[in-house]
Amino acid sequence: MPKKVQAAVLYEPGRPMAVEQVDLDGPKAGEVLVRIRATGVCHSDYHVIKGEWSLPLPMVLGHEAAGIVEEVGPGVTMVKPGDHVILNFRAHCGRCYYCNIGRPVLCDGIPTPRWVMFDGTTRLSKGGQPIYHMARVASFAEYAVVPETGAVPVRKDVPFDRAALIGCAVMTGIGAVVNTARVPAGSSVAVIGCGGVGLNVIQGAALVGADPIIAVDILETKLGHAREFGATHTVDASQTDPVAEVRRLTGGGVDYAFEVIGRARTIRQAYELTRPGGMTVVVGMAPEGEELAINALSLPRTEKVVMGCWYGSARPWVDLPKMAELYLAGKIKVDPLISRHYRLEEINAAFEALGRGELKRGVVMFD
Ligand code: CND
Ligand code: ZN
Repeated sequence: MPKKVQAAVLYEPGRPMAVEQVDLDGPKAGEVLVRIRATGVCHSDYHVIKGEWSLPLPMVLGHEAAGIVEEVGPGVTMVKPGDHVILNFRAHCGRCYYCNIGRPVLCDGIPTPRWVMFDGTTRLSKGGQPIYHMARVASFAEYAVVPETGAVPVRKDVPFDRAALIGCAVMTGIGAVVNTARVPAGSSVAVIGCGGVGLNVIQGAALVGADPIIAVDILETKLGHAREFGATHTVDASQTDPVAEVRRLTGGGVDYAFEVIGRARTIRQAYELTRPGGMTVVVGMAPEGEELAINALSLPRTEKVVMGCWYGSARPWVDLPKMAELYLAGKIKVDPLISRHYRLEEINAAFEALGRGELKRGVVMFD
């Protein structure tokens, strides 16, 4: 018998999610049932809500989450009931080329799309109709069934709301600096977009000893948060041209520029405020089909590197527990990321608040 669970279901882009009871089948071989305790409100889910990416619907969104393992399917050996886990939104196969070279985020060993289990079917349904799983996490629900590699055990003394944010915003932001770009101490850094992920790029830059760290946003409140997370300078892009201003502050551009919004226009700004020989890292996820135009001759003449960053180039089974340890050791800030807690019934309001720029992060909590 499937379990009846409360979930937020997106039926149509641009429409509120319906918070309702759906069916969740138990874990099959290699899968794990997780009781979700906390899940973050990240802009990646918002892209789906806004219809910027064409994904199959209906879908339960949510990819930044933590919970407790309740049951494991046949053959599961990496986790056990009672484990506290951070959900990994890039569950990997462990056998493909990318898994073997230590880049599990790029795993291509699973032939099925990321909205269904590895075997190609969904565990979520309603009235016999399948409901898809966002990034094989689908945490806007009381329970989730995820692949074994998608549930990473962490110390039980990390509060669930903090653990949830480690699952995307913290890992992606800090990982962008430490794993993707490998920013050396003393480098100059600019971060365009100071939301939940951007603030973690800023704290990652502070962690490795970058200086200056220039934060760019269009909201004054966000620039205040950026200072709290380690920015040394702020640029209000609603008032000033960020390219000219960052070049002025640094005498020609930064060593590393991070775009954390997901728009071609701001990616281009990030490229233009990168100094010759520097690196532009694209963390933000643009609407599907959006193309980036940069001056072709500028590439050989400046030797700039343009680099993508997915999930902070994480090795989730190493890096998520490490982030949890760093948090518990007081070396990274997670508490001040949380602006507000919500209940699942308030999920649509939470995304509206994110859209208005009112949140560092909102976190949905379950009883
Ligand atoms: P959030 O909405 O919290 O932050 C976006 C920030 O950008 C806000 O502070 C805005 O004020 C600011 N902003 C908007 N327009 C401009 C502009 N023109 N100039 C300067 N600042 C601006 O979003 P988030 O932090 O949750 O996510 C940011 C992006 O990162 C988004 O595209 C999301 O999908 C992506 C992301 C990527 C990954 C990954 O693995 N690469 C993981 N999670 C999220
Ligand atoms: Zn995210």
